[in-house]
Amino acid sequence: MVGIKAEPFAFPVKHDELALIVIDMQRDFAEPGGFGASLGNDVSRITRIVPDVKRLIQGFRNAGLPVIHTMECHRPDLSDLPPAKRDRGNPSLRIGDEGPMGRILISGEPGTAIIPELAPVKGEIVIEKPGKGAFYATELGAVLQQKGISQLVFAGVTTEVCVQTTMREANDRGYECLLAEEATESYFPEFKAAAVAMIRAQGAIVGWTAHVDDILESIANA
Ligand code: TIU
Repeated sequence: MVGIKAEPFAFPVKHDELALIVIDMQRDFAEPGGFGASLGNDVSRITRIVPDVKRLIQGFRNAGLPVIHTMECHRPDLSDLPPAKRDRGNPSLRIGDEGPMGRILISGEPGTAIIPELAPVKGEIVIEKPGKGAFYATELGAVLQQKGISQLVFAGVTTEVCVQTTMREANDRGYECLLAEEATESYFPEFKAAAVAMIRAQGAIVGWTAHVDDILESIANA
């Protein structure tokens, strides 16, 4: 077994137990008028990673390895949206409000969809999640167990919020986690840098980080 070139040391890949998880690459985080913009963020930072996320997804598809997509969203009746999440700060629009792309972060609304370039294809799993972590209140753990997955490559947004939270959840559940550096982004470059550094510090305390090219090279030779 040849590991994937990674930091802080080679990732001990097991190709038959590996899946890609793409976190929340939704219009609501990447387009003007969505949730990310309503919080005052520059969403253009998010769209810049689309080509790298796309080639990572394509590499997993070509290798016949599972691709899992997540979407942060809530039920139309908001029964899974705690006030602690909705009633904070002073955003221009809150979750559930009507915006230019439909109701903000509500399941089934146009703005909640994954951006078209990265849309799931038939047979790929899509996890709708009400929290930041993709394991909380979802079927993700059962799906991974059923597929015999023990290692996850992470892409998506935002690095220090939903990506890092899900990596920590996965790490606590025994999964080995690898973050694809160019395929994740934050609205704050310094937060991305800090998240990447803290994930791989202390001998990969949460997980490993690697470049997209090195991950693709490994799975192409699987
Ligand atoms: N605001 C922010 O950085 N992120 C989120 O609200 N959700 C995700 O990271 N998906």
